[in-house]
Amino acid sequence: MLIGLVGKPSVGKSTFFKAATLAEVEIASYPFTTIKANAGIGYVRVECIDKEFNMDCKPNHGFCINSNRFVPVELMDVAGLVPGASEGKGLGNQFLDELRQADVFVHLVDVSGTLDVEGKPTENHDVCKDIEFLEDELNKWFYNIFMKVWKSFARKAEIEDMKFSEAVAKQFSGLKVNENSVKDVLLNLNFSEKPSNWTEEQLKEFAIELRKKSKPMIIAANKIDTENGEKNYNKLIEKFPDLMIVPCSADSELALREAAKSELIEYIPGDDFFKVKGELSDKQKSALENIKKLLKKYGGTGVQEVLNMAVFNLLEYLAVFPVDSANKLTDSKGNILPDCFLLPSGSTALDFAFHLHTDFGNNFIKAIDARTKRALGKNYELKHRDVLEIVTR
Ligand SMILES: Nc1nc2c(ncn2[C@@H]2O[C@H](COP(=O)(O)OP(=O)(O)OP(=O)(O)O)[C@@H](O)[C@H]2O)c(=O)[nH]1
Ligand SMILES: [Mg+2]
Repeated sequence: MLIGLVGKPSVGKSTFFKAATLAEVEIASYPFTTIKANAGIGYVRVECIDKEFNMDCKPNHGFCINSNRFVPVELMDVAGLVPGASEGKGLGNQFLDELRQADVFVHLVDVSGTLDVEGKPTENHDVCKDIEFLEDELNKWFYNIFMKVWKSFARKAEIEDMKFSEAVAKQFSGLKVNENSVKDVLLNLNFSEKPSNWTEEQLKEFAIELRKKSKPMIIAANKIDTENGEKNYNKLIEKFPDLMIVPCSADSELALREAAKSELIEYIPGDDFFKVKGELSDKQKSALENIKKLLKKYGGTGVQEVLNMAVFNLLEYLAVFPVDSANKLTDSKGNILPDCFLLPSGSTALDFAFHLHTDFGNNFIKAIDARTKRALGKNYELKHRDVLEIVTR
């Protein structure tokens, strides 16, 4: 699972990235602070099963605090994008190419309204413009990739009589384009011409629709803590009722995580409260006081919520716990609930077995639900927070 952070310069991409990964990256108020992509590990938060079974889990990956399981996901922070990036403006869109493999984009929008589209200081910037231009640049990015090879690719697919949706998915698998998305898009567009004869406009339409499906996007309305943050956030939700938009303060999340790391406070990422446990300076006290108000008002800083919504609501993934023993909830070494995996919704028990190991898939007999101890067949559709033992030959 790769989550790409995108947005114009200075919106807080690296701050969000640092808050989520605690990696050391550069953060500054001038545009194009980031010039090389940062990759790191963040987490989605899942209610752990261990509480339900009165046990303490021992994760192989990620961690668990008070039965809040943090499951690793990959995050990538790239350089800011400006209008015209697809024609090389700013730092161009070379960085998008590092995000070809992204499953989902988090678009950070600065709701302070104090940055123009290029990330330079201004007043009362229309924040809706940021969503429009970024979508436009992403569409052009996709289109340019398609345009370069389209004619020869489409002709070849036609001559070889390949199944078209499969051929497209294969050719553009580097962009995480999948066959079902291509089928959906083709069905919706219903072009009558052969793909090799599509006009530029038709190819553009196709690329745009496929971009939307292959790189779904959630909006992090960042800097909600600023003076006009709330006003501009409301403007966004009014103008874009169909988008997933989460109020966010990456800066506050970073402050909380760093304070927790220094053991000044106890804070579980995603919570709407924290507990002071260390000696605080007056400055720290007042900063934390402000963050406390923000947590209360918005139910959290938004950083954890953005990641969770991206994975579980937008992509509709499920978290599933594999065990070697449905009775003991352990792996073969006796570790309790060692793993938690993310799979697309609609995945079956057999998909899960293959996800664990090809041998498990090939030798699948049944799955056992650790809660009910019932046997499940290969076509059983996984549910979020299932705990399953796979029984093989
Ligand atoms: N008030 C406020 N400021 C923030 C927040 N998040 C980031 N900032 C500030 O915004 C400025 C830009 O932050 P960066 O994280 O460097 O932004 P970026 O999007 O990575 O910028 P580029 O790498 O230049 O594209 C810094 O001064 C941050 O401290 C926030 O939630 N609230
Ligand atoms: Mg940056």
